[in-house]
Amino acid sequence: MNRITIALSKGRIFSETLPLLQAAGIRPLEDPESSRRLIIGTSRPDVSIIIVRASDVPTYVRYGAADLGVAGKDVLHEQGAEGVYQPLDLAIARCRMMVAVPADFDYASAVRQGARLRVATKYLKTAREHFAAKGVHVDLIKLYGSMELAPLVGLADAIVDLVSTGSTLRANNLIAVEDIMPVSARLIVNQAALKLKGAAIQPLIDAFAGAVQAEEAHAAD
Ligand code: PRT
Ligand code: MG
Repeated sequence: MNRITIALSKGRIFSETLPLLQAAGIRPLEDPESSRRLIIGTSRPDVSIIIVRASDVPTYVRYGAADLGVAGKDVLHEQGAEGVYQPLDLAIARCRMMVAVPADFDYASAVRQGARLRVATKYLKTAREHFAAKGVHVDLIKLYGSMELAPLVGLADAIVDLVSTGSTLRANNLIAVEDIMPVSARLIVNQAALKLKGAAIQPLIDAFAGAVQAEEAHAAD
């Protein structure tokens, strides 16, 4: 029997992947929010789930420590997706990658004047590409979280971060001034595993694809 390992992160990726797993007949035997276990069994004896940081999912899949994983496009774009196959946009954990500034900062005129902007972000590559394409000069400051704080305490003029409801921006008196890209979670698959264990993996991909399509049809009416 081929054993299949799926890498997921806790929180929104795990909870929004649950219905897709269910469509493939997979039910986790534990809840990662309450369990400290990092390897979780499922209702299918051949399938287990490993719980890793969101930004570590591509690493586990690239090296084959997991056969499949679910990772945000933000993470995949930032790290590159070498060695992993991306068969499916799961259309979950949706948000937008945006540039945001304090509500009283005149971003457009700073850009027009060719000012050099300090931008705090955890997405250095994405931010560098975005501003280079626009011809905006930036000094990038790498942060690991809570980017919204940086402009409030004078660490940066602007941030590049994910926005979903917009309430974090509003709560911190920031406004989005540029939309970099839409983000959703993707299914990623180790290329060698797909060749060696395709008979076990392909039906999972198909079940996920069916569930995504059913959800989209449901959302359309
Ligand atoms: O939290 P941790 O440091 O462990 O890692 P992580 O933040 O990368 O993981 P997690 O679970 O928070 O996010 C996993 C994935 O969910 C991300 O890689 C995205 O692809 C996706 N996603 C979707 C989001 C959001 N929506 C989102 N809103 N990830 C983060 N946010 C944050 C955002 O950074 C901002 O601070 O939520 C805040 C804004 O939310 P709103 O609703 O106030 O706009
Ligand atoms: Mg987070």
